[in-house]
Amino acid sequence: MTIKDFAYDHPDRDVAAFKRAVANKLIYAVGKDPVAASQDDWLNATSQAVRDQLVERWMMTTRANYAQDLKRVYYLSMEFLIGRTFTNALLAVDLYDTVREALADFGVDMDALAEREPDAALGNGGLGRLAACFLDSMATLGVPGMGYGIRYEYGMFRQRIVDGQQVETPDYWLTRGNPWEFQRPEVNYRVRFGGHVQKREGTNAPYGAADWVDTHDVLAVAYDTIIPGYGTQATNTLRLWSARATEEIDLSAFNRGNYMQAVESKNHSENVSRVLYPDDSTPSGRELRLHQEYFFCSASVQDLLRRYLRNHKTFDQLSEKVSIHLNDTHPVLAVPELMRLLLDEYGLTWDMAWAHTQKVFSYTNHTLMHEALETWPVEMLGRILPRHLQIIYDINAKFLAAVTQKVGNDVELMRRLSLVDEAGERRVRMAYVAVLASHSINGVSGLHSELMKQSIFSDFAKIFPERFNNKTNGVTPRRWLAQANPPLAALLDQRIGKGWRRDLSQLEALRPMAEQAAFVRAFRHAKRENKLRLANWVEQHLKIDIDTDAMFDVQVKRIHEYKRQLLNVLHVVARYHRILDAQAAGTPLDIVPRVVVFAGKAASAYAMAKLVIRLINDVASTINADARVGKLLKVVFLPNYSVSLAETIMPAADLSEQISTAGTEASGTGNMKFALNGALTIGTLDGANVEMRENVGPENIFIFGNTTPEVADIRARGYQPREIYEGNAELKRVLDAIRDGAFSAGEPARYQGIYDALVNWGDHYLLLADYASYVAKQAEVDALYRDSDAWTRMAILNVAGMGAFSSDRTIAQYAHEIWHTKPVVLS
Ligand code: 26Q
Repeated sequence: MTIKDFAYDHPDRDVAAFKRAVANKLIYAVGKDPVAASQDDWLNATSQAVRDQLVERWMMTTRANYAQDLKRVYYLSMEFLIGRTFTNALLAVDLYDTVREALADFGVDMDALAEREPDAALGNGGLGRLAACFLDSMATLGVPGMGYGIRYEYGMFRQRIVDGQQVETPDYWLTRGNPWEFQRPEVNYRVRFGGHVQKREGTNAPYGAADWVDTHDVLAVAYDTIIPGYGTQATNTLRLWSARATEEIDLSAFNRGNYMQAVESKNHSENVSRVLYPDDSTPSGRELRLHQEYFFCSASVQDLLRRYLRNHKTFDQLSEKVSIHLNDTHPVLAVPELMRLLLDEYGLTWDMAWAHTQKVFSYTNHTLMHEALETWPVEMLGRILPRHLQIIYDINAKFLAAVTQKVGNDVELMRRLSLVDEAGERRVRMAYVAVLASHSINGVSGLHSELMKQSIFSDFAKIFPERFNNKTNGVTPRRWLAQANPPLAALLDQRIGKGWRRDLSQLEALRPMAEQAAFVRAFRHAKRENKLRLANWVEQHLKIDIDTDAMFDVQVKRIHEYKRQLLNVLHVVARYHRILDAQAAGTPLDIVPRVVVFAGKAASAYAMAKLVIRLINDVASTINADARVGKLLKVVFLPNYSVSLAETIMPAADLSEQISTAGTEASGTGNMKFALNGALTIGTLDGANVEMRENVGPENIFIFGNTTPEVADIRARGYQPREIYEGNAELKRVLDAIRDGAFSAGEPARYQGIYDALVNWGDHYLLLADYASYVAKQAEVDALYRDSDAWTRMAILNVAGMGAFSSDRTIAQYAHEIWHTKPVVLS
């Protein structure tokens, strides 16, 4: 049978048809009487009806990919921070207004439904959200690709603030089911753990095939989600793996009458996909994490090889048809897994297998911070993945031998290049495995990519200079402008047309409009609407009244010392003191009213980050309760930062805080989202801020602080924060207030540790070294804000300059320069 003879109902797209579709879903799929249906039932039924609109294009794209035998990109990532899907899907199929109308006819408010959808929070932060933006752009550009990851049952923890402190609660996002996924029980792979390795008869080890035996196995079961492209019929697939026990229950245990033990071992297997690890920045060798990493790598590589072998008899064309991209080192076990499969299961020679591997893999690095680089204890790897450890040793031996051939025996160089760190407990350096196995290694901003070659990979960059390159991050304009910011999107559509959604460089056309009074007014009006929306959220959730005329000064991102939320807090307290002083002196104070907004999660084990959250909340309660301050200063910490909350925050910001110590933030992507939504940036010359400055013009961004070489210089000379503290009366007063309990009256010593970290313990992130320059720059920000036309003009020029930061540009570069893929052609 061909698809042409196969009769099924093509979903229609008019309001009446859509009403019928939703009604049918509610009755036949959800099984609810409309008189009894809850909001969630309506959301479920509507989501399923919307999903139907995606299925045909999905099948058409898949068929075209096969027919054209196109090269596919497999994007391996432990994290996909998708957020909500409902509105995104509606915009992709261009049914936003239709569905709104259809639901209104049922007396159902679409916005209220959309707000009920839980976020798919299968990621920590930037790296996970980048993967989600990349999927969107790959589909939009027709790059044949697939995301592979883990279907965590518990995503990023939910954050509550109790008495000013972060409390984590589990995020069971699947409670009400997930209408967007297709379970594929028939797509499953056995993933093996433990056991031991036997030499295979007749092979001449080392480097020969081996048998891995006596393993205990877990099944990986596929769940597929359609990723629609925008303004195209092309779609892609996100395939997430869920762990199942290989046997429903362990029968031998059951037969012995130990029913509970049997169920327990089933649970144990299925724990592998239970929970997302929060970025703990000190990757402790936790075994479950290693199990997770291997679990999804093995399933993904088995799956992609099976797909390849459906069309090909040998592996000769593997690298012409397959690209595997490693999103940081988390999926690096895919390297020894591909080697193992080629050697042990398919009988290739080592040299053939390694040649294929090197042509297939590419790797993106997202951090230079030493403590964040993944290493696994040799002991643990050998116990859980004995065959893979062997393969890693063999890769290492071959590599070091080749280097020795070239440069002679240099013990010190060998020690530095080795995949195994021999200092202390022996550990495998996963980033080095990625570098050796990949034909392309990229950083995520110009600065980061340079520093990567000079620091963590300096030895490798000398040996393989051609492998290293930069791909500056980007964000998808569909979610981060069209969806998040309807007022601005409507204004743009009216003035420059709708094409920016697929070609963000069209924002350039805004440049002359910065000089048109009517446009400036309209732009400001859109910003105001967004500020009102956020103010309503704050009023509803925090019962804090904020003034939309005040400058919304926003820092939202993971809480980390290097991101320096504390520097922001110091400035807030300084402003507080200025207000109090003026009050006390009875002098009129000419200060720009600000609402300083923070949001972000701290890893549960990161004590300093949690203390920072507490300080922000303590400072907020003190200031917000101080009648002397009134509207001049408000501080709010928005709990449970998420993709969907970001969609409300970014469009409402006037000022975007991107203030990491130069050389520490690989790129940042929030910086781009803010500027795209018409916020001005105050930031250091770090990550992608550098390129933002180039694109919007140095006169349109507030840059302060020490540069990367200056930071290195200060550290080399011996940083003396106490001198800075002693020499700056305003700063000293701020730090003393924090130290002495001005914001923690019930426990005056609560923040002694923060004071000590900044003043006495040689703070690695040099907060005080940048303090004066930061505060001076904030004064310039204030001055500009007073001139509302000048401010808005500058904001418009920022939007106009953001064309380069579309993830479409980034993905086009990956496709061109790394993956060498061609877009699918849909007839
Ligand atoms: C590692 C081991 C064990 C447990 C957790 C982890 C782990 C998880 C997540 C380590 C790191 C992450 C996330 C890193 C991340 O989000 N990095 C950010 O990536 C962005 C996209 O490139 C950049 O813009 C940011 O600068 C970078 O911080």
